[in-house]
Amino acid sequence: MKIQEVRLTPVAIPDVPLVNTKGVHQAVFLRTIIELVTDVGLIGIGESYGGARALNGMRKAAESLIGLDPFHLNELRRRVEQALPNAGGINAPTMLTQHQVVDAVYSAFEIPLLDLQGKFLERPLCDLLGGAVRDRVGFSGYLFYKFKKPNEYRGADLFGEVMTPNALLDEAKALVDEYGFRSLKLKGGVLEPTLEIETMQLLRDEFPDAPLRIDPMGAWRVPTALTVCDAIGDILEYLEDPVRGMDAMAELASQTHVPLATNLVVVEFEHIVQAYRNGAVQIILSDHHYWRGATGSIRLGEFCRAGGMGISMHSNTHLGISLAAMVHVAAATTNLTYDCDTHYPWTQNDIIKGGKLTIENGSIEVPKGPGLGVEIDADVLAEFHDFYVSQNLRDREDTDEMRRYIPNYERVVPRW
Ligand code: GKR
Ligand code: MG
Repeated sequence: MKIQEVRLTPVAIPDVPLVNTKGVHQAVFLRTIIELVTDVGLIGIGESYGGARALNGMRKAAESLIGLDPFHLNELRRRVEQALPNAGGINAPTMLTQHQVVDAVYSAFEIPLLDLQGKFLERPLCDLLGGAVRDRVGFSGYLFYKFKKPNEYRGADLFGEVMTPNALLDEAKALVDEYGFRSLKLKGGVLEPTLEIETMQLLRDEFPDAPLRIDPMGAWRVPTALTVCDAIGDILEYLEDPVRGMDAMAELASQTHVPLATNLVVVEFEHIVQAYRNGAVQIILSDHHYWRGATGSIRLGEFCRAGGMGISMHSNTHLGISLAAMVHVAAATTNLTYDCDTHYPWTQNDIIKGGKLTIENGSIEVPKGPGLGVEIDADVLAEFHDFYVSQNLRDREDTDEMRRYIPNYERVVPRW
């Protein structure tokens, strides 16, 4: 079996104005759908970032995949590195961390190769990662403060404006009712810390048994984070990226018993040793879109085990192909003891056959395969690709978008 053709299809999908430390989500989010066509008639599929740097990286490396045997992942890595010398990062300057183009591109192509391996062997993708250790994967309800969508031209709104602790509690109740989430994560760093503390306390009162986490994405300075730890540390399963940068995380960690998690300061294997040495984090979030694919994410789990750290899973706005891959990876990550993050409830469309995957009782059943176990609906993919072409948007830029709502907005991280 050899790769004969690489198809890259960027899509734009309507989004809702979810607020974070850097700004707010744009009216659409961008993804790239990947199809690897083989000489035996099988097609491997994947989903990755849709921003220009990642897409250009995939385009540049695509040619080098021709003739590749889908079982040769090391050769994929070699070809991607050769095709993209000194490629740099994929993120806009206003993002809070950087992911390497080579890691993102390798990851984008690894999933369709694994999908092909699974289809060829007629086995689910998780079997190629050592096998599932759980039949269902738990997800936390991902709560966001949000603006009301200014108009519904690019898709409907959800929940209207949610910019107070009580409105956030209502959002949480609605998401728990619909999806049965058993744990909750708040995207913090948006309101004054006292209001976010109040929000977490309301969540604790309403959901006494739910593991709770808050992720202000570096919005707080160490003294502020310590105040938050004093106020609500005991009700948190972990605190995600409360302060900005490895040194600040280490300083905070030395003064609190609250476990610190990150998807900002440890995003490459090279960062793990430093984080371990200075005790900066206790939990690392995996993400197969940049942790060198599904196999890299499983390796990350082993590093965490060796270092006595926990592993959880990060999410960015995504569709069902990414979700299926997340479920396979999570199912095969033996030491993953936390519910994973997902933005999926905020996504009202999908390009997979049969519509959106089902979240029930806060979890998703591991797809039976072969491979990922999901397939592309070609008509819907074409529709959202046309939508991408019609949009004047080629990168995620939350800070610029925020100025549509708050004209004099300045991105300041840390803010408090
Ligand atoms: O969707 O606004 C967002 C999130 O802030 C996302 O971009 C983050 O990458 O969910 C992510 C996180 O855990 O930091
Ligand atoms: Mg985070």
